[in-house]
Amino acid sequence: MKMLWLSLLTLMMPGQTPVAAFPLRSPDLPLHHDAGPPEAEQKFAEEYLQHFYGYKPKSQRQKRTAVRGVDADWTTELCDKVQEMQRFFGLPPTGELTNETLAVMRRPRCGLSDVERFEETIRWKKKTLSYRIAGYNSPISASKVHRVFRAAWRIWSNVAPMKFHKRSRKEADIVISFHNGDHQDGSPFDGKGGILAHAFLPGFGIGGDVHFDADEEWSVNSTGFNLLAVAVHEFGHALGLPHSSDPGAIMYPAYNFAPTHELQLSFRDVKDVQHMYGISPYFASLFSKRPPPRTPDKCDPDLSFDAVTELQQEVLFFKDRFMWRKHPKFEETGITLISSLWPDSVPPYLDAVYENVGGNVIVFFKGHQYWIWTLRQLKLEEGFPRNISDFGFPSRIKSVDAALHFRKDRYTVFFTGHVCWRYNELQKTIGGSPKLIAELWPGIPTPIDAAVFYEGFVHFFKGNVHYKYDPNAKRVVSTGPVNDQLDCKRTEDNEILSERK
Ligand code: 0D3
Ligand code: CA
Ligand code: ZN
Ligand code: ZN
Repeated sequence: MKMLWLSLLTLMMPGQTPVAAFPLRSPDLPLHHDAGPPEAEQKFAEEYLQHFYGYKPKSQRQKRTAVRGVDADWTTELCDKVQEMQRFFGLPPTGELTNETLAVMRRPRCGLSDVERFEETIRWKKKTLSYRIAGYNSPISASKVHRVFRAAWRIWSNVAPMKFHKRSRKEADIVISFHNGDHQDGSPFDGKGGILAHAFLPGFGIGGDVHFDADEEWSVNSTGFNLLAVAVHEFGHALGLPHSSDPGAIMYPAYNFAPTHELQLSFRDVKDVQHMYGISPYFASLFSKRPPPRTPDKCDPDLSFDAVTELQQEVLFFKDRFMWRKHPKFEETGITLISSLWPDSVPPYLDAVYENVGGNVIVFFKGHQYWIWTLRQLKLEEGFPRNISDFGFPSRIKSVDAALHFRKDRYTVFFTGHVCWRYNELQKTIGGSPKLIAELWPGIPTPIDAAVFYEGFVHFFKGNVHYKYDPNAKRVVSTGPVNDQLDCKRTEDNEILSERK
């Protein structure tokens, strides 16, 4: 049996260009469509959900139109499916077709349902597979393409007990080729952008074959789509792996490779392929020093944060390459890659982040560098990163631990070790000398990891402990595990914890 990783092309609306990143909601756009989505958008969304989320529209759906033109069925049945899709992509699960949700839906992917799992996984029954590169049709030299594909197979054979051999003449299990547009397999490519490649599940004939879109700007190192990153993903499909909902996985459905980041399988990818094929004899020795990276789990009792900030109505919690987005109206807090919101802009493992509402910018800190992202233009400001000495820190300050912004009073407190600095956003100066954190914020241990102000309280984070601080009473009102902020632990537990203290 052969199964194609169907393309989403049929669901694309004409004239739409897919976007590389989850675009930020423009601040002046309302979050919700009060009047409900326009008919065309709703129809598009329904088709998308039908295809990927098993949504079954009523065949004889009455076109009964409710208040303000919203189809009454929308709220009841589609809402659940929209939420399911939003959870998968780490979006706030509003159940509504926000601009951001539609943008993610419009990004074409190579097909297979995000939720559907095979009854029986389709895999190769032999451990040694042959591959052949047929038709280069690419500006990258043949020898470079060879090297990239060899490296991509190696990434999988390092973890699973498989061998991959290149053949130049005879029939091969896996035929790899580059194609433009329609190439007669029922899934035409879509030109530059959008779908980058597709692969067929293991099987005879076309089974296991991998096709790359020749219209893409492929690269072996910098600009354009990284051929190695896409090859590793497609070879995963050719081995029988479906898409993963783990945003850290190579098998996540959307391309998110940052050229500054080393390409490696995530813990999830490794577990999934080893579940199908077993463990490579080299695995232990290859990965004992540096195991495959795990995507942080919001329910890990030892979770800590790198940085926390408000962003419009949301609170963002940063950890490694990831962040959780907490929306005030929703229980669910989804995880996503930092680079999905700010592609090619900011590094992982940040020190501090804050939104300067007056300036309409977000400021990121790591080591002695900082980056300013403008919410108006949705891009990094020119000339960044720059040195944090711009803020007026003395040269001995090499990094900041946390940044705490007060929207109303237009100032930011920077935390470094045992002291903090008050920075006036209007005058762009640090007023006075640094103050001891122990004096200004009694009860807060130092150095801290992250700080944020919302809902009238300052929230400090250090290690796996969250301190909720009342700035008027100048005291800690409760402590708990940091993930009480991610809807993992309920508040009753936190009270018990703070009593024990
Ligand atoms: C694809 O083209 C995937 C290929 C893929 C996905 C993740 C990592 C490497 C390769 C088809 S199986 N996805 C589309 C994509 O990410 C949606 N396109 C680029 C873009 O929209 N920026
Ligand atoms: Ca394409
Ligand atoms: Zn094809
Ligand atoms: Zn894919």
